[in-house]
Amino acid sequence: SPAPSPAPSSPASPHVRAAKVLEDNWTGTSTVPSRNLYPHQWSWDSAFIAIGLRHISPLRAQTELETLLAAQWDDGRVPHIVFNPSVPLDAYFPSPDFWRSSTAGRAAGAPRTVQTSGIVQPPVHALAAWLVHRADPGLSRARGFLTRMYPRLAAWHRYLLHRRDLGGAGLASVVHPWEQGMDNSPCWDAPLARVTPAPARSFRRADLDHGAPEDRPTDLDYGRYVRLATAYRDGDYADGSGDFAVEDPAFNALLIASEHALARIAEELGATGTARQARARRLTATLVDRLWDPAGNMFFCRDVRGGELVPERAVSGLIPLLLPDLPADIASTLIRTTRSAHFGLGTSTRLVPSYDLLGEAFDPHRYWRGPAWFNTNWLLERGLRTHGEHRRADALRQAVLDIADSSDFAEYVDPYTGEACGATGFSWTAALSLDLLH
Ligand code: 9YW
Repeated sequence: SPAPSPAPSSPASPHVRAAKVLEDNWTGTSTVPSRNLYPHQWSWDSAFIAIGLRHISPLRAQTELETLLAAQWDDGRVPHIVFNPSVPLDAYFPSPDFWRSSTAGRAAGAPRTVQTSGIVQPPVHALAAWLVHRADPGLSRARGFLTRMYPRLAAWHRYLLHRRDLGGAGLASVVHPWEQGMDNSPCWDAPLARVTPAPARSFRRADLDHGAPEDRPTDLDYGRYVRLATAYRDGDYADGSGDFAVEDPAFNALLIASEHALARIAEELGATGTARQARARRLTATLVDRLWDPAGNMFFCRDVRGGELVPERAVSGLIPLLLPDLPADIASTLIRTTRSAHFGLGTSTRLVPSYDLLGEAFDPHRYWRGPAWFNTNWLLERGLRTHGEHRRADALRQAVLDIADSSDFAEYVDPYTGEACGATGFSWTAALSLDLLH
């Protein structure tokens, strides 16, 4: 007879191994993405982490989001990093003395008691807050979780939809590649080419102490990241005038998905979600209008400063599959594109790569220029289900679970072989596996 499958509590089970990663990376108030490489709290990481944590501790999941939102600026922005004051300054670059949030961020209302960065990351938070609430509504209501989160999440969306509408069409722009979360994506190469890199000797990269240089962004990339961030800081984090402004499909799709979640949250609190739902639908139409490329069969980034679409196929351009109101022909085209020679799902790749397999810049090991990441694959699994593609979603779910576990919860993997790259014991990989196990 077949061997009995291990119970969820068996020490050998993937469930226990994933939970242990989150346990090891918990600081008491939040979870670090990775113990060595990223020793502070990161914004979109925390949202993905909370989505997994809710299955093992709804209280910790709520706390994760509360800690992040407590560092929100008065103008509504949620910073991409909340610094842990007990970590040495040289453990991560750029450190608090680079961002100087409590001085340069004063005009924008940076908090006085915690140090943060001044840029943002994708707004996955309202979606996470809603999913966390649903894991234990009794605890959530008893703690007033959504009552306290709602005004902060609403202010966050307001900031993005107003101060960051740099293209004037209604979508949010990112003003730095780090804001979109896919740091060295080839989508940024053209818009970044306008930026003069800061000299390499003017900063010291801490990431190279932990990561393999050939898997990380280059020094030239970093020079441009530093120049852009310095200029933003020196303008007191005021929005509007920087050299880099891009409307990104994933960033905006996540904002729209979160706006749908905020409508549900409003209803749970006894208000009406109708206006928010209508806005989410309008934004979906705007996303299609501004970023859909019918010849490319996917969404592209729009370079707001150059005024053109960037014809690079990155996973970001598939993420709008998440949206329930996407026109059916666009959803089915996107699904075909994930299976095409550009992304290879179901044929040459095991997980959807971060960038076009046929693209000139493709590199299966270099960070966001080819490797597969678990958060984007989790979003696509959800997108497939949203559009009724359950069989394909099941296959992707299984691949995510197998490769997350066999790679020791890697930060990213070779999309063909599933070989681990970057850090292991990476929090969102473990968290999103836990979510798919439930
Ligand atoms: C860096 C923490 C962050 C993620 C980003 C990822 C990376 C930071 O790590 O950026 O130093 O390169 O690109 O998406 O939030 O996990």
